[in-house]
Amino acid sequence: MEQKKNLVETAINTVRVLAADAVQKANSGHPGMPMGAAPMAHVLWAEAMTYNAQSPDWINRDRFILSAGHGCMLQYIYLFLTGYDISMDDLKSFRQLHSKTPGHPEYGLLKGIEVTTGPLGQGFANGVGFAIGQKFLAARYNKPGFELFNYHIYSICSDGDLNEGVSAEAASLAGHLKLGNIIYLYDDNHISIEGDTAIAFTEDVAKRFEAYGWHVQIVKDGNDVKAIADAVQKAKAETSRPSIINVRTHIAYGSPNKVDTAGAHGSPLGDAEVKLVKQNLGFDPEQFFVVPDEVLKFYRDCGKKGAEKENAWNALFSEYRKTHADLAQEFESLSRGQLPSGWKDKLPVFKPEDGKLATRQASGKVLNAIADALPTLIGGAADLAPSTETFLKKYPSFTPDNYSGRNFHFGIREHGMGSVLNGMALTPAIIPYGATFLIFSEYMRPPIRLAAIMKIRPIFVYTHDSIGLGEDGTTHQPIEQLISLRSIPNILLLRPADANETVQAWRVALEYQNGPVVIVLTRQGLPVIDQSKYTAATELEKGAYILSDVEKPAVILMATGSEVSLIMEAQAKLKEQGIAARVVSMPSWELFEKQDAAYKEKVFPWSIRKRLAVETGSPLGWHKYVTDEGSILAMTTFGESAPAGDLMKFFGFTVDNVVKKAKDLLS
Ligand SMILES: Cc1ncc(C[n+]2csc(CCOP(=O)(O)OP(=O)(O)O)c2C)c(N)n1
Repeated sequence: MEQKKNLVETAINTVRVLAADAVQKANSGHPGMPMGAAPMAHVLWAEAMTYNAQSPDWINRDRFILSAGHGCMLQYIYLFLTGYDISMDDLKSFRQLHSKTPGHPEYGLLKGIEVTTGPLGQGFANGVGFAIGQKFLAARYNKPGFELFNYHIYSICSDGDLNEGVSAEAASLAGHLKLGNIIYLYDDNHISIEGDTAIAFTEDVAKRFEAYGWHVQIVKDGNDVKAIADAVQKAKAETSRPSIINVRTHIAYGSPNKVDTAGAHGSPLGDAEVKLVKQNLGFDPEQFFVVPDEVLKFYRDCGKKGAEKENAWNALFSEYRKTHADLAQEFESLSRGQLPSGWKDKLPVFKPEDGKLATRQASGKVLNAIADALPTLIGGAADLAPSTETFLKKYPSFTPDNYSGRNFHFGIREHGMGSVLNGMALTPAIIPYGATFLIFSEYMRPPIRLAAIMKIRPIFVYTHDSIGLGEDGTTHQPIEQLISLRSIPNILLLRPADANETVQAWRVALEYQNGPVVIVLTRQGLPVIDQSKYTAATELEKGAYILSDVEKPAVILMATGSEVSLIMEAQAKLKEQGIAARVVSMPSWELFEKQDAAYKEKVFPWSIRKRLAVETGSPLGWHKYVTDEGSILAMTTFGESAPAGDLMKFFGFTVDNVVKKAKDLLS
């Protein structure tokens, strides 16, 4: 017993000393958090979590999220010690170019990192999405005798995470949804960058989480491994509420001069202090990156413990393949990113006779038409489903009593919704979407950016995409949003021109695998472009295409979304006046940029440089496509509150003005 206790103590101190060494070698990083939180991390990797380090993709593994991503050396060390694909040399390459061990954990670089973290609060909220994902998978695929999915979501979060508003949004949602599969450990060390957290953070965290409906426990001594382990066991036994365990720790524990100080938060301890840490914890101050054999053996054995469980799970899934062949097949192909065959046959086709249709309405029709064929397409809105038209009418809502529901009520919590969607997107087989007004994409930029960094594919549906929304006025009318979203690397933004382009936008979004998709839709009705007269909307997949051509065009009119029908009308008027104008619909800059040079030259020949771009957003970025001989009709001010038609007239989005601008180019 005593021997075991000594081993555990040595193991935890090994982690502390390694963290101090690795941050010191990089001469950059955060040593304090790993040193303080090492005991709780030990409990997770040595006892609590079910995982197999040799098989990090095993689907029913417990998920671990280091929400306090700056403390990533803690996670890197545990992945190394337990036998994931990371070496001591990788620890020594911390924060170096192209290493597996960047300054914050990055999804995709190293198995065992479930999600990219660093912007505080995100990991906390992603975990709620992971938890929703597990509940949905269990509700759809678990069957009597086949408890396929029962994994837990673990996280270590910090003061910074709980300061951030997004954790409040996500915690409130998790409490409401009674997500009992969440077990979070709060590294309550009372220190952040500016010093004692008491300078800005004095609320009673335990009471706050109780109010959210969480199961709250307090461990007074962060070095009491048994107390932490007992609390985690109790958290596991609590299945109807998410759990948080507030663990009182000490930043940089083991460092005689830096413990409990902000100085240990974000800079190396210094060579002299690292030596003192080693002396203090019984290590040789002249040796670096030392892992005692018995410690390595102990953790490597921990890393293998899950193998037996995984084997049993694999056997269970083999049986499941026999008894529930359809579901097994469905899950496996969706997990690989393959959509059920025939789903595209369900896509609707719209005709001009259908009358004017807002693209949000068309989108709603698409979603409802394909919902049966795509059983893991799930999502909702931030209290705007009736406006964003994102409700799946035949299906129930996802509630604490029904985790198989497909409609999500995220509440008026856009930021939380975005982060939760990222966690859902990281769950195998699930295709999540979330909706709000385009203007409120501003409230969810952090998760959009992180989805783009991770190249994961939540689908963000943004309606009410311009001054065309009318009376709600300036505050609700997007101006700079399109260009600011387009400026995010890896993003795919689609602004369809009519109902049929909206169908194609969903097709492309659902087939896309390389990053977040943003579908931008109108509030106002738009004519359906006649597919028998003009280029097929399937060409949307090329990003920009010649929608309507003429012989020897003198000018090119280009537009996205609602402005496409405007330039179509202008084309007809120009024709009456003897001016040949080509119309290019340009629903996606990103897709167009991926086309080869010959295609780009075909759409925008260098010989035709009289070009007019029309978009009810910021003109920024259009210069590239109009050349220095073209011009841009766009919004250079905020909007106004008035009926949409009046606004379009006031800001110059009229056929006559487009005609005039085109003629100005030619004169
Ligand atoms: C959204 C966001 N804002 C600011 C930062 C910069 N930052 C990194 S760590 C930190 C302080 C966090 O303190 P705490 O969470 O208590 O971590 P500890 O001091 O325990 O390591 C801050 C402000 C960040 N990473 N994310």
